[in-house]
Amino acid sequence: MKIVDARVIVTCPDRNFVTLKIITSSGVYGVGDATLNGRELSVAAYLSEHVVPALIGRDASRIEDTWQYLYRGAYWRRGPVTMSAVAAVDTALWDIKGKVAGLPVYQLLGGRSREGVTVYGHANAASTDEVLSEIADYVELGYKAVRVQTGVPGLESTYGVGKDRMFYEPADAALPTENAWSTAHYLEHVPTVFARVREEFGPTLRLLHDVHHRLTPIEAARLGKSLEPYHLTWMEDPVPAELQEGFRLIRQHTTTPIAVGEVFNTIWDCRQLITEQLIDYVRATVVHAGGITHLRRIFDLAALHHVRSGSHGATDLSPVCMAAALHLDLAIPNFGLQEYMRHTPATDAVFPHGYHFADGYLHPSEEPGLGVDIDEEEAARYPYRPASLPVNRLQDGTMHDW
Ligand code: KDG
Ligand code: MG
Repeated sequence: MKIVDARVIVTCPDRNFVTLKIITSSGVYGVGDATLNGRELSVAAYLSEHVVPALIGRDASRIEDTWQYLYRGAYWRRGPVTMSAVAAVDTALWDIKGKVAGLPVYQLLGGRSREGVTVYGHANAASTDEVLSEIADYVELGYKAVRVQTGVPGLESTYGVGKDRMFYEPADAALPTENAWSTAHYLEHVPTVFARVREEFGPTLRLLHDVHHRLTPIEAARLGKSLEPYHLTWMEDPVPAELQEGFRLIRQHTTTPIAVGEVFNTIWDCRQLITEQLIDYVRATVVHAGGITHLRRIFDLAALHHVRSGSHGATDLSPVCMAAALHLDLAIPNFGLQEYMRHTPATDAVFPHGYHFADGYLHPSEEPGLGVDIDEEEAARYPYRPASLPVNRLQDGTMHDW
């Protein structure tokens, strides 16, 4: 079964998505997500110019060999653009293998290790009072875990706080808008929010918070310590993660669990974090970390070191990525938690899918393959629109991490 065609489809049903559709000589096709928020066309070009021509004529059943061909074979390894392109190919080939076998992909990965995939939703609002009401909406829907973000008094805009309820889209303008940041205001405020949340919702609702790389290790240690009474499931991205040993300092000071990895592309980005047990959850995802094949490798390394999965699942990862993540989540032994930000109805119509939410869990489709498709006619109705993530500055104008 040879690859006879591969199409790169760019569409913008409320936000941009890049999808690779690989078609085989037997007529079976597979889909893979290649979306890289704010850099969509770079991945589309990498695929069309460099990857698709090399795929034509290859044996579609050789998933591992194709992965090695695209990773080792390229002199310029790694990086988000390359690894998103590799991921799209890998995901589409797993979809094809499942369809040919007549099995959902999780069966090819070893079968189910649990009944459903526990997910967390995003409660975000300008004030603590508003965020409490948003958390209540999630609890009402059956969610067992909620990520909590609020505005910070004294700052005009804060990452993670959108205009809509139950929805947040950070890529909000063609060119980056600017957010303002003050670590002092932030560190004072966050523990007061979680004190109110625990008071209102009791001790067992799982709570998470995303710092979005904005602190130094010693500041993150202070935050982790101040949140200890509220028993968070995790404190996410406390510091930028290029310096993996930086996490040691945080670890020495706090028992608040640490999650990191939504910007990781390969196992090398988290090797030390995992092997030295400096984190508790690795948040790498199918689309940005080389597909199902490579993410499985990361999760297997993590399993040896008491680290669990916590895959990124924001709205800028398409339903194709979400479907792939769910198959992996269901099969691996060290699943932790899956992020689930709901897509808009327009996105859902472009990507018909069989996964569904019930009582706090997501369940992958039982259809052969990934159980997700792209409706190309529907996709063609939404041409690409440039959209960028914001940048972040301190109050004196200094560029800061985001
Ligand atoms: O593209 C960036 C978003 O996916 C990111 O801002 C969302 O931090 C995020 C999260 O945890 O979902
Ligand atoms: Mg995050």
